[in-house]
Parts: sequence; structure tokens; C-alpha cells
Amino acid sequence: MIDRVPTDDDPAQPRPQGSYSAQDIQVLEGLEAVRRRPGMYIGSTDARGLHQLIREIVDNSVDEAMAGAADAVDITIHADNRVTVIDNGRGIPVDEQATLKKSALEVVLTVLHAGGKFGAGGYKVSGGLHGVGVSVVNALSSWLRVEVRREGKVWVQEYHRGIPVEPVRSIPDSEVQLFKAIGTFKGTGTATSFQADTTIFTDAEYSYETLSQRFREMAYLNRGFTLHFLDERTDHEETFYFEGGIVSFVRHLNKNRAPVQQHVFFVEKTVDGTQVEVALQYNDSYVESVYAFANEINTADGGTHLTGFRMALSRTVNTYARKAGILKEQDTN
Ligand code: 0RA
Repeated sequence: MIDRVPTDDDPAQPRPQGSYSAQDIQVLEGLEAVRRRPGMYIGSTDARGLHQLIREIVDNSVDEAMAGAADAVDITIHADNRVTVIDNGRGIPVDEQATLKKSALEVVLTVLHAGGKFGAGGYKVSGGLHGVGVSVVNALSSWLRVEVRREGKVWVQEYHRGIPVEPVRSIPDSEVQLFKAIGTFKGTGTATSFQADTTIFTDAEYSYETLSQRFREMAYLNRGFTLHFLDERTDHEETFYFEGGIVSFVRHLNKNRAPVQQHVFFVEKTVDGTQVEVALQYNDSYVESVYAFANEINTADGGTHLTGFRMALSRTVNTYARKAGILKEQDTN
């Protein structure tokens, strides 16, 4: 049952013009389901879940980068704990979505699992822990504003607890808020600003360290992609960009150790639509540092990608050692 359909005597609830269609009611039910059981969508409502909100938004920008359509994202934590994320991707489509007869932008922001399904095909590669999309962040925000730069115009929509305050519209430069606040983005892109709902999250403080670490990792995993992070609470600011991607990551890991070879070994291959990258360098210690990722997620417990890599590496080293006479045929591996 829905218990949040706005009524005339409920002025606190924003409400679109006109009457509710069955689809509107489905949207409201979806948002309400997220608000009733946030843990099912965002993992938890503590600090971890709170940080996951930012991650969901930034992951969308990284998806644009993986599609070759964006090369930068700008993340700002404001003094009032509002968060703004701006990318220079294609911008979320704003044209009317055929089945729902609403701007695709509104659909992406309000319909669960609607992200990435519009326009020219979905994303082939997609990062994200839950991958639940921006509509979940919207449902769990007391306020959210999205601005899209596309086709020479800026489009906007604002929401309260995921419910649109007004239809998507294009705005004159004088009404642009988010892109202007950062200033450097021209062309196309998406800017999202949100305030996490404090009635849902038990923790309201973003941790600079947690976010900074994650953004650094994302920069290693997406070579050539720039993440700029500004914390207006403290004026701390960092820019992450690694031309070498995971090669830079391995160099960073071996920074205080003695590498055995000068170069970091790197291989990249796409097999049956699955892209694999490996970077490796030996050092003079006896402890190994292995970091494996799948779809941008650190797979700390390993998995078939890591097992397969280890097997292939051992086999290759053993084969070479036998050929080179370092191992005799009957020697153990
Ligand atoms: C759906 C389709 C397209 C782009 C996006 C979504 C998109 C979503 C987000 C979220 C944050 N930044 C984003 N940038 C893009 C493809 C659009 C096209 O084909 O022009």
C-alpha cells in the first residue's frame, strides 16, 4: 500500500500538476519502497550507506567514462553536507520517453532500475557495488537537483524525497546553479546535487579519508579519467588522474619497496566482450600484495578472475623455467 500519495491537505508534500496516473502511482510506490527499506537498496543507513550515495552518483559518471563519453568528474561536499557531482559526459537524455510519456531525465531519476536503459543502448560495462542507480539516491534525499547540459541548453528538475517538484524544463543561464558553482564545465554533462535525508541516515558526516581513498582508486582503475574532490567544510582539495591507470597503481604500491624489474608488466585484452587488465611488478620482499577488481569493485575475497590469473602465471613461469633449463623436467613446479 502507498501511504505517501500527496493530498490537498498535505502541503508538505510536493505534487505534480493534474491527476495521478497508474504509472505515477507505481513511481510513488517504488520510491516509498526504498524509503521503507533503505538497507535493501543501499546496504545500510549508517556511515557506509551514506557514503554509498555519493558512490552511486560518481559510478554513473565513471560509466560515462567507460563508454568513452566523459573524462572528468567534480565532487564537492558543501558546508551543509550537501553533495554536488558534475561530469562532462553526454548528459542524461531529456527527450520524452515513449512508454511513460515523460522526460527520460525524470524517468531515470524516479523509476527504480531505469538508469542507462535509454538512448543508444545500455552500458556494456558498468561499475557499482549495488548498481541501484540514481533514483535510489533521489528517494533517500530530502532534496535533490539535477541539471543536464545537452544540445546547447540546460535542463533542470528538483525533487523532494524523490518526488519531482515540477516538470523537467530548460532554463536560461541566469537560473543555472550547479554548473555555474563549479564553472569549468562547458559542452555536455550532468550535474547532481543532493542532501541525504537525515530522517533515514543515522550518520550525517561524510569522511574525507573514505571518499578520497575511493576516488584515488577510481582514478587508478580508469586511466586518463580525472576526479577532482573538494571538501568545502575544510577546504581540502585533491585531484586524481593517472595516465598509467593500474600501472601507476602498482608503482604506487612498490613505492617504498625495491622493485626487481624497472618496468611494470602490463597486459590488456578483451575476450568475448570481457575486458581484462593486469599490471605486475616483483619486489625483493616475500610478501605479495594482490589487488583484484571486478567492475570497479575491489574483490577482497578473490574469485575466478584472480584464481585464473594465478594459474596462468604459474604455468607460464614453470614452462619458461623448463625451457630455459632452470627447472629439470622432473622437478616439482
Ligand atoms: C542514459 C543514457 C545515456 C547517458 C546517461 C544515461 C547518463 C547518465 C548519467 C548519470 C550521471 N552522469 C550521466 N551521464 C550520462 C546516453 C545518452 C546519449 O546516448 O546521448
